[in-house]
Amino acid sequence: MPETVHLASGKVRELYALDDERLLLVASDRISVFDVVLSTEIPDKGRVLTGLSGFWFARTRDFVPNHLLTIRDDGRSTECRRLTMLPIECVVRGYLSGSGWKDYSATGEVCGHRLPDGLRESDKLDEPIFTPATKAPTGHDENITREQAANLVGAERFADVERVSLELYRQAAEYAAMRGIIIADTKFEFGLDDEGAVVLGDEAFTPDSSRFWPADEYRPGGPQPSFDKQFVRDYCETLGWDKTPPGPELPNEVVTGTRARYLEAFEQLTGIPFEEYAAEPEAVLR
Ligand code: PZK
Repeated sequence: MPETVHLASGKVRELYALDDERLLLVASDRISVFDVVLSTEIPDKGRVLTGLSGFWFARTRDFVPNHLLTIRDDGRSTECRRLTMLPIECVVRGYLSGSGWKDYSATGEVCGHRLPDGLRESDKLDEPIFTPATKAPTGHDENITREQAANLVGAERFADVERVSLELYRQAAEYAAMRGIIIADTKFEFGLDDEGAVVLGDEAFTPDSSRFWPADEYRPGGPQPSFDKQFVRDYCETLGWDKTPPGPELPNEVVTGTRARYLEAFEQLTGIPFEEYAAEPEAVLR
């Protein structure tokens, strides 16, 4: 029985080495709000995110290869191909929100994309834009221009991940829109396999790597409610918490309401009852 070596901790996920070629990526039930991980867990959150990611990996694998090998029976652990990760975050924005809105408000540009005047927070962009960021080891990634990103990964590789990212976003956003969910933006991480081919890694189109908005509540001109975390944010706002660690514990009704939102996102997007996934996680791959 080989040792499973712990390699890294994300805010809510853990990464282990299985052998020279394979990693184990484990999604916990932890939740972060305003960038702080709370002490209260959301039961099944890790399984929901793992299932959603697997669903998208399966549906996009003919377009771009990905690192997923298998989803384990626990539904929260995935065995992945070990890659050499590229040093940029590949972000696609279809709507103006978060740091995209902040940068546009200050400069009229996002990552070197000059946008039309007069856009409001959460407005839909005429075309999705690729807005790369650097990987900051702790917390806040910094938006960079396409030129800076090309210098980090090479012009040819940059063109490749930009094209693939935009197409992945188009496919998923179109699919989600038909199911009542706006994917406002999303983040990918790519790596290279031992042949130098670009492979999609990390997680894909989960509520932790994307902004999901309920389409029926979309009102541009201000911030939008988050599909998954809005109960938690609203509860935190009632406390007058200063958003520095430690965060508050969550009451039961906030936990159950939030869990229901995650399950709803999973079922709405995959069309698979969560109980079916729990019984057989690889159901999302078919
Ligand atoms: C890798 N991370 C970030 C994610 C963490 C850390 N397939 C891969 N091959 C090699 N490295 C990585 C991956 C992936 N995915 C990803 N760091 C390295 C990360 C989740 C939890 F602790």
